[in-house]
Amino acid sequence: MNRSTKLALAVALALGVAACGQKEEPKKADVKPAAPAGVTVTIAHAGPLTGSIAHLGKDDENGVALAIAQANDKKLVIDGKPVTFKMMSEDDQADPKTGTTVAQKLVDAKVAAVVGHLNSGVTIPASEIYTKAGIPVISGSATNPTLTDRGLKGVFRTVGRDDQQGPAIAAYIATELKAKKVAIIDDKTAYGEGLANEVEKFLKGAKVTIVGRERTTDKETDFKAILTKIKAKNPDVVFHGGMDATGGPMLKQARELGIKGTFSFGDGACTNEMAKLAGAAAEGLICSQAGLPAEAASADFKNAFKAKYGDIKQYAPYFYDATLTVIEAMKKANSVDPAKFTPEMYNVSFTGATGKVEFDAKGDRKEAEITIFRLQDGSIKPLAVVKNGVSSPFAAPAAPAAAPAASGAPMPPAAPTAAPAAGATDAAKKAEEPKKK
Ligand code: ABU
Repeated sequence: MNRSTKLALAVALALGVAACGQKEEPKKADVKPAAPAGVTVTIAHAGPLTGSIAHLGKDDENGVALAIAQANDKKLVIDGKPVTFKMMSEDDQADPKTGTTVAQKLVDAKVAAVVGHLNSGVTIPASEIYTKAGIPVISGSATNPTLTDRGLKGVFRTVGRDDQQGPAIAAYIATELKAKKVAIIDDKTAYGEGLANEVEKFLKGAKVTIVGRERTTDKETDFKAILTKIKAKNPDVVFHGGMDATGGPMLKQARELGIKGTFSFGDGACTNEMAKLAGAAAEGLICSQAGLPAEAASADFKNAFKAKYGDIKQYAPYFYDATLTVIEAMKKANSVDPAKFTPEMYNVSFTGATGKVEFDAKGDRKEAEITIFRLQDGSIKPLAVVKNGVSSPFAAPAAPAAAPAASGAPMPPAAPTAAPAAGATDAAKKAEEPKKK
């Protein structure tokens, strides 16, 4: 290689290296600012996922899961960061002791909030653990007044209380069924005993004779001994404070023994499961739920829930709204820190699946409704809705929307409107939409 060839090669190499260097340099237009790091927020569900009332626990869990899935679809940004919600669901087996173990597990896992539990007798002790840890808890089914009467901050429920439910079902027994003699049974749980006490108190005040007060447990399967005692008193009505898992077999055995009186139950046994458990014996039972019936839930909720999980068993809409309450409070506080968003749970105001959701200073649902049902042709049918002690016939909701809405988002805070009619959460939503000029 002569000198001029060497020189040409060196120049070519130098140019090549320079060109390569230029290619590797990123163009200014390609440099994007780093996306803000997202946060994952865990919302817990806790309830009975195994055992005799697992059908209700799964229903509640599905309500929570749906609310979380819809919130994730919206890609919420809180405090400048994209938020992904995750559900952690634990089985408390409807047992108070297991419930406290579960509560400690959820505290240790640093969940942001707990939506649960199902049973009052589990939620009451578990809520002490949550509140000590500064984590809010909101149940969509626990109705015993003690839950929110202890002055604990950060304890909520989206359903009514048993000092609303008890008088409502007892008034129906006294005035509509015109019972003169009533026998009362309870399952010794916080819920069953508490509700039976409320019913007994109201009936005594209405001069109805209580011909017997019997006790069983939430694990019992054979009720013949107490039912035989009750049969001898020939009551017009038998009220049982307990869940459907005991109420169904109890009713079946009562008819087998020849007890003729009407059977009546609170929300724990106000489910279509009663027809499965008691068969034909369930026909004609009268019962109450501490909220509006499933058919009165918003069409958006019903369509989305049915598409994913099938029929609503009972309180899924109330657990859905409980979850929305947590998320709404986070949005209001612009924080996913329980210390910051828990106070905002008292200030939320939105239209959820079950109507307007607001809470009083105790954490109880404002304007809670109680619905009275009769089981007919294999399923419970709403008869009347009691609100602020006033009973109105249940008004069936308007025809469902043609197609599921894209989101189950709560409506923006409403201008004051008249209270929605029973069974009209969609109508309530419409009433709250700003009027077009
Ligand atoms: N309210 C019905 C059953 C749940 C509870 O123990 O309160």
